[in-house]
Amino acid sequence: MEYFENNPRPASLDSHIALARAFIDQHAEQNRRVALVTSGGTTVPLENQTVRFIDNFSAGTRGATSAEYFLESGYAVIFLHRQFSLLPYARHYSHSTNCFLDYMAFSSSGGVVIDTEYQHQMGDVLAKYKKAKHDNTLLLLPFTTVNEYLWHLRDLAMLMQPLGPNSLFYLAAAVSDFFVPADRMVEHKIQSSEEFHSQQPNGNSGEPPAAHMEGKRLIIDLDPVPKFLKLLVDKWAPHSMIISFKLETDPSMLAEKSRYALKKYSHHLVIGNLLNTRKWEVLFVSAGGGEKWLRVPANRRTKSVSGSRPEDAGKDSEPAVEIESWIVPEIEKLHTQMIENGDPRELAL
Ligand code: PAZ
Repeated sequence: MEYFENNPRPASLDSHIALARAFIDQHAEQNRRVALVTSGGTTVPLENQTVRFIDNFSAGTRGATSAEYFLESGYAVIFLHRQFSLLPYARHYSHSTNCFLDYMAFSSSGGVVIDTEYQHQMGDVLAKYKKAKHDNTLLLLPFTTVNEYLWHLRDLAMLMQPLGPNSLFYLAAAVSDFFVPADRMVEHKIQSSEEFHSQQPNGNSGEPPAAHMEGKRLIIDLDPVPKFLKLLVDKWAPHSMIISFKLETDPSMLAEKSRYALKKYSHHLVIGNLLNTRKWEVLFVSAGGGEKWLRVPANRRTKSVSGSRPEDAGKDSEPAVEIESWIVPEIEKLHTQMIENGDPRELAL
């Protein structure tokens, strides 16, 4: 694919692939299913020596939470995530409203301990975390830019090919649809001051750099990111189960756009979600033509903590039921059907 000829191979890729190879070999030997879970947002740098970049909202909640439920369902998980976004298990204590220090207290002897109020809850999380470490079932691989994401996805998918239908792709990352190609990227920080505009050379292509100043205005002219999902389905992972997410903000478009994505890419499942309600409702659109909503009932959409309001559900507040605890078992069921009955791309919901 032309993209990979024209955009640089990330420096971290070789070491990540070596880790992934050992991980995949171990789990292939143990005949364990392997899920590649992508999570968090990708950045689009405007300069090679990056000061400015375009980003998106994703915190990695969907990916990190789902990864925990895949692990609980017996999968080994390659967690391809945006650096510094939420991680499985650690996510419970890393959010700004959930600072880990709030869970700690001084003991009578002056040492630091977990506050008795949280011992039980933290013990549960710790036990699962320790098990994943002991069994070596969770591999954390970070990316930052959309270019790093695409290279990793391609190379990991090809590495997972020998797993055949025992492999699964759960594409929850919020991947930019637009980017600055390497040959239209300026090297140095874009100068906002008109006196210094001429000091920035053009990109290598002869075209103006994708991000440049015109007078006092910053002009950003982005290329479309190539349709990597088609390549993943047809070439990089033809025997895997592939699940993508579709994010919309307009409720009237969600079902249609999800169906459109499934038809266009011919994979197994699209999970549609809306920005404001994504923590408590999702739409499954499957290859068999089946569609169904998973919805957390209204009375379980917020935890009963002081200060959390029902109208905030799906925004900053945390639901009492994690919808991923319903999504992942549904997927596991579909995956089992696919492994046992072959891959007709007509999985009944
Ligand atoms: O990371 P998060 O939990 O805040 O958000 C999850 C999500 C909305 C990014 C994910 O569910 C999703 O829809 N990902 C795909 C986005 C898209 O490219 O359409």
